[in-house]
Amino acid sequence: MSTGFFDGIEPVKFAGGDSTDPMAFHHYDADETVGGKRLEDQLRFAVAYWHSFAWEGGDPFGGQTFQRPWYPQDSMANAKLKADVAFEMFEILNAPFFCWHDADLRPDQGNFADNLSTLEEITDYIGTKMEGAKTKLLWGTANMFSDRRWMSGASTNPDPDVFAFAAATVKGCMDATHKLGGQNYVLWGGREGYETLLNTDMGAELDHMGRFLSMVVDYKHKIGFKGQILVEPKPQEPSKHQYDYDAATCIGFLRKYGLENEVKLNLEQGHAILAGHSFEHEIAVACAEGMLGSIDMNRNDYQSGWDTDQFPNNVPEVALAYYHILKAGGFTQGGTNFDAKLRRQSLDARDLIAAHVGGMDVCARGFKAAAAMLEDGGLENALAERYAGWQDDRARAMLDSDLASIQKRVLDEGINPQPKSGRQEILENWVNRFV
Ligand code: XLS
Ligand code: NI
Ligand code: NI
Repeated sequence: MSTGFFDGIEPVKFAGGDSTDPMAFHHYDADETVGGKRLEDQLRFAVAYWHSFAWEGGDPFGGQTFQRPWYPQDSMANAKLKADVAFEMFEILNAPFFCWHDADLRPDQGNFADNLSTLEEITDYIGTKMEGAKTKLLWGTANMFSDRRWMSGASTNPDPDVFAFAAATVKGCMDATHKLGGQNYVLWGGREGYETLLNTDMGAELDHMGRFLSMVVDYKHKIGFKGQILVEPKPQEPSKHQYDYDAATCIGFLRKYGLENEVKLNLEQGHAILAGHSFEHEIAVACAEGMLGSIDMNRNDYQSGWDTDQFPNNVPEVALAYYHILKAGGFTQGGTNFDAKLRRQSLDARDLIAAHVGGMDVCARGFKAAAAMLEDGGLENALAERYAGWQDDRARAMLDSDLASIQKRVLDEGINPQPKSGRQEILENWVNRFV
């Protein structure tokens, strides 16, 4: 029986580029083959449960603007209604995946034992809904940042009881993710950082965080969870400084604690911008190390300087991101999670659907442009040409050589390098043909 929340809204269909229907796909045709696979299997879209169903429209200056039938979110009955509505939306969008935090799914009872049992109950409820739906779980995660108990961190909290509470919470969330067949488990440490160094022992906190993550990896193997363990970099917000600052910082951290073969990255567009990078920079860093796991697709307002989590709408940016993902072989267990929310004035059920339709269309356009660029090969050829000198045997031998021998060679052969153009504008113009 339908909840009626999406009454009057039909399942979204692909209508092509000429259609003006705002509730139809113009670029995303799930069955279109692009880059050797169906678009649905390439992009692997996921709906973020928190933004679409748990967030109530508040901002730092104002509270709830939405009025959903599953508010207040403090009872199991409303948690189930929320799940019913969520699965109706997945069906309307034909969404292949969704993602959640424990706190999005269950009511908060304020103590661990009750939170665990309500999580188990709602997990079973969702499991039953998944049996009758196509939508699978891309990833689960623990919300260890909203409640006041996490204010000074989760695994990095100076209070060992909070570390214990965090470990217990993550075990519960990994169990739930495993039970629902999740393909990844994510850790984002919004409070794993500091407000002031005056009260922070950074070395101890990093060691605790490293040890915590090792326990997560051990538990994954213990229960036979086949998903990827992913950490999600973000430089700040809500903490003044977060330890998982950006992709490069996370990779250094993972190496220090011996986790580089066990943990990959979940990269978010808005977080890249907050760190002073482009999204494709973060993706390229992860790909260069073989550590790209999954992506959170959204965008920030470039004027406001915080994580505004808007749905993506910039095709050239999205295209370059997918270009690097495709170059690295595309997603395996990862996907494109819309870590994106409506604007707080977008009150209607229709807005929620249209936001996802637009996001999926923008990603499809960007992805097709990326695939076309890769197929065209122009950029790859230019790259190969730029580094062609390294195909020479003597050039490669240098890498196993030493400074003195190289100096001798420079003198003997009279090596005198001549600068060559980087051809940036030509390459940018090349990209412009595709986007
Ligand atoms: C917040 C993060 C968060 C993670 C999941 O900025 O993006 O939503 O993706 O905890
Ligand atoms: Ni995110
Ligand atoms: Ni974010």
